[in-house]
Amino acid sequence: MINKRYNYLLDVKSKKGAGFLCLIDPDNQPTAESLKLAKKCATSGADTILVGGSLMIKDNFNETVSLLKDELDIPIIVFPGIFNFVSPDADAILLLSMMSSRNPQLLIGEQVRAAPLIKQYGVESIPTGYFLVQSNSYTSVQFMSQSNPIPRNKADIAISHALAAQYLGMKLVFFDGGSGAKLSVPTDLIKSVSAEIDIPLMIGGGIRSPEVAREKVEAGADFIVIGTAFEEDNSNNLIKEFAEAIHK
Ligand code: 1GP
Repeated sequence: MINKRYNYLLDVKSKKGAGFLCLIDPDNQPTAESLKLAKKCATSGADTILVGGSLMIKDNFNETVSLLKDELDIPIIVFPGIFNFVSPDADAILLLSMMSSRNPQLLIGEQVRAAPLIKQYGVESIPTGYFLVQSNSYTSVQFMSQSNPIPRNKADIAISHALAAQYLGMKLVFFDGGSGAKLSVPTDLIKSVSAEIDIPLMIGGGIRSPEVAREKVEAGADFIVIGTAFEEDNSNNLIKEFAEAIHK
């Protein structure tokens, strides 16, 4: 049970070159629509469904996780945005420390709140160093966390943060422009960071085309997260194109 989903992700990476994760934000559509979208993602090549968002203002988070878990064969992993909320039915949680922030609540406070629930529910925890990257947009995650993103052109800052995550024992580094970001995490930054770290690198935020997703993988991203693009166009064809671009 320990590390089961983390090992699954590593396996996906080693067999397919990179992993394709679809993000469902239960705030953005009714639960039935979330299920429809998640099913399309699963049948069109996604390796995992992430469920989460920055606000969670609707009371349908657990219901959504539970429904997706019942209906889909791929793992359902909680991606809590900033506030670490836990669902008893999730396969795992990306237990985030928002390491680009200097806000103790996001560095350790939220984890302390979540830890007893993780134990009680027996949910697998995937310790994740989370970094907001400048994206030319004031995203919900930036507003809610009130933290400075990593500058786009400062590879040394990005590398130092990612290495700190690695040496603190994080199993994953997540560089995120934020949901709906105008600009995705710079390809050069991905290249610089991936060359220096030994743990997997997840990239998300503002990736709107399969070509851009592929570019990120070629630069060294191990996992790609797509959310907004499928809220805008959830045709099976587009999702399949993303899957092919990320996996090839
Ligand atoms: C947001 O990385 C995720 O935290 C996904 O971003 O919605 O822009 O695809 P998008």
